[in-house]
Amino acid sequence: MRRISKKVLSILFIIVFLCYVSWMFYNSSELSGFTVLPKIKRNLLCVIVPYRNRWKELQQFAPHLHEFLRTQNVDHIFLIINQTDANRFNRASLINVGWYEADRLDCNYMVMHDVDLLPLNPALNYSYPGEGVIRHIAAPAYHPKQRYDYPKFIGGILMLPMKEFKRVNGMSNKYWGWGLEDDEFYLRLRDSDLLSKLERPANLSTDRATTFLHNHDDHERKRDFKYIYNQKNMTHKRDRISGLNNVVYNIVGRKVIEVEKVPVTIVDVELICNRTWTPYCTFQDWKP
Ligand SMILES: [Mn+2]
Repeated sequence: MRRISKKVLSILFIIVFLCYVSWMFYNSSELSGFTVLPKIKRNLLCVIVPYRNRWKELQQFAPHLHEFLRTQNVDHIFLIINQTDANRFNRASLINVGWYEADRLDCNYMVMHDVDLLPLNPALNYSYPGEGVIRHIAAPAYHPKQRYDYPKFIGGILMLPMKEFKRVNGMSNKYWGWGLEDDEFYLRLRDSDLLSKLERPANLSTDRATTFLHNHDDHERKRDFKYIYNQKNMTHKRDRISGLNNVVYNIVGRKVIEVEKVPVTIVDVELICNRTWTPYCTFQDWKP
């Protein structure tokens, strides 16, 4: 009787021990091989591209940036946010929509990226910037266009954790047509005390002409500079009303296409304009 229970006890002990060991392996094997380490969550970057009718640029952008990120070991998803309605282009609202799409895909950081601005210098860092860090990649001193060389410029390519974008309520929805939405976003960052951690590339071996490729034909791609109705007044004011929490839109479709074998998600978006608030979102009915 005594001998049996001893045997049973040692078998039980072995079973418990084996269970414990396999449980440890199970918990650690996913990402770190067979060492007993805590789980590490991988960083995932969503590249959010506000877009309309730039197929030629996209065909160069996606393969180039894909290779650039692959070299830096950056896991990423391309989200092309394609504005399909008849309103004027609204870059900021498209980026707000992009945030929701990125959130669905579990990205923990994002970069809002002009489709016509390609990084050339491998020292431009696309890895996770860290909590609370805003990384302006298209730094004023290196942007191909001299006109962007002012200290508050944060346009072109701007990276931040998803959390931080939400914290400032994203971008303003009142910017229809070209420009100034990025300057308004700068004020949001300032008001949330995020500018102390604004990071920019510095001391690069390249200059304004060789850090990025600006794939923008000024004749073929005319910018929509026109100010109508109360637009001028509206666009020069900090917006404390609109943002990520009240962008109005419909997703018309989502599809994954391949651009030279690089998977790219195209999200077709219809932005809904409140014409009482921003009558200048369309030229329809406008008489000078
Ligand atoms: Mn451009």
